[in-house]
Amino acid sequence: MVTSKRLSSPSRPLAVGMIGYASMGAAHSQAWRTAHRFFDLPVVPEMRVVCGRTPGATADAAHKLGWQSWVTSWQEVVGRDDIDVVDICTPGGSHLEIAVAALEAGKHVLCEKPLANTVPDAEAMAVVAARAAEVGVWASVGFNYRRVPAIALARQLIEAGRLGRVRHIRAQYLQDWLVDPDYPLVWRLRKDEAGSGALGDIGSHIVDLAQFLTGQHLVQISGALDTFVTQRPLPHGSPTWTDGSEGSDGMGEVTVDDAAVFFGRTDEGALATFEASRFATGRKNSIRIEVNGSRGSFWFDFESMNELHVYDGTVPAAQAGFRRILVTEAEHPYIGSWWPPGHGLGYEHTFTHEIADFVLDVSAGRQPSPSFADGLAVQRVLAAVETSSRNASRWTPVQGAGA
Ligand code: SOE
Repeated sequence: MVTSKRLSSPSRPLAVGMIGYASMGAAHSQAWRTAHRFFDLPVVPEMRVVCGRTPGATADAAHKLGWQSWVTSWQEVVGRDDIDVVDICTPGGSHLEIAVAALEAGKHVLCEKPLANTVPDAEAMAVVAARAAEVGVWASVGFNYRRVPAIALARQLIEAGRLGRVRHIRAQYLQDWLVDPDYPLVWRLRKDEAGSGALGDIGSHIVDLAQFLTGQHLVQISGALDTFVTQRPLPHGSPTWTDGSEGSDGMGEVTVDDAAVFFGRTDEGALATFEASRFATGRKNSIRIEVNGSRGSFWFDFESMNELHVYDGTVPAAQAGFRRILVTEAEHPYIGSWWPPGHGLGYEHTFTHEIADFVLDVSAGRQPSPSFADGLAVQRVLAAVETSSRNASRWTPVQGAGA
C-alpha cells in the first residue's frame, strides 16, 4: 500500500537518505552536495542520513561525503518521517526490497542501475512504482550517461529528425579492470549480488542509451557471454569498486560474465550492435555510440565527452564530412549552469545533472526520467541476451517488447 506524498514546499528542504556509500554513493553524494549550487532548484536537498553495514566505515563515509548523520539499518531510513527521498546505491540484489519498502512508505526513490538483478524483481518494482506515481510518489533509475550534455544534444538532433530514419545503432562500453587474473573476487563478480557481470553493470548503460537516444525499443536479440577468468582470489580489505566485503584466503568462482556481445532489431527496423567488456585492455571507461540515419549520423566517445561528431547527409557530398561540435555553449543542454564555452565538464557532472533533474521533477509533481518502467525495459533486454547466449546465440524475443 503506497501512502500519498506530502509535497515539499519551497521553504522546506528535500530531505535525503542514501543507502550505500561506496563508489556510486560517493558519486551521488557529490551531486546532492552541488546540484542546488549550480541549478535553480525549488527545494534544497538536505543530506540527512547515510546508511551502511559497518558502523566505523559508515561514520567515516558520512563525514567525508557530507551527510549529517549515519545509521546501519536501511529499514530505519525508510521508516523515518523526516526523509523525503531514498537514494539506493547498493548492489542490485537489494534494490527490490529497499525500493518497494521506501515507495510504500511514501518516499521518492532514486535507484542505481541496473534496476534489479532479475526481470521478476524489476517487474515487481515497476508495478509498485506505477502505483506510487498515482499518489505523487516518484521513482527513477540512475542511468547517468543520459545526462552527458553531448548525449542530450544527440537526442535532440534525433528528435528533431536531423538523422532521418535510423538504420544503425552501434554501441560499446569498454573497461579493463579485470585483465589481471589476480584481481579479487569482488561483489560485482558474484551473481547473487550483482545479477550479471559486464552485461548488467555496463551493458545496461548502452542498452538504455540506445533506446533513449532513438526512442526505439529492442524487440529481438542474439548474443554471447563469456567469462575468461573463472576463479579469482577472495578479497581482503576494500579493493576498487567493492563495498568492502571481506573473504577468507583462497580462490572463489566467478559467477558472472566478463564480456557480452549482442545485436538486435528495434521495433522500427533498425539494427543495433553492442559490446560490453571488462577485458578491453587499455580502455578504462570508454563508451562509444554511433547512430546512422537516412539523413545523417553522429558518433560520441565518452573519453572525449564534451564533443559530439555530426554528419549532415543533406550537404552536397563534396562539402560533407563529420563536424566536431564542442558541446560547451550556454545553449547546449545543462551547460548554461556551468562554465564559459570551452571549460569542459566531467564524469561527476552527469550525476549532478541527474540529481538536478530528479529534484525538479519530483518537486513539480511529474514522473522523473528514466522511470522504473524504462529500467524494466532494459532488464528485459539483458535477460534476452542471457537466454540467447545459453541457446547457441539464437534470436530471442525481448519479453514485453512486441517482437
Ligand atoms: C563499474 O564498472 C562502474 O562503476 C559501473 O558500475 C558504473 O555504472 C559505470 O558508469 C562506471 O563503472
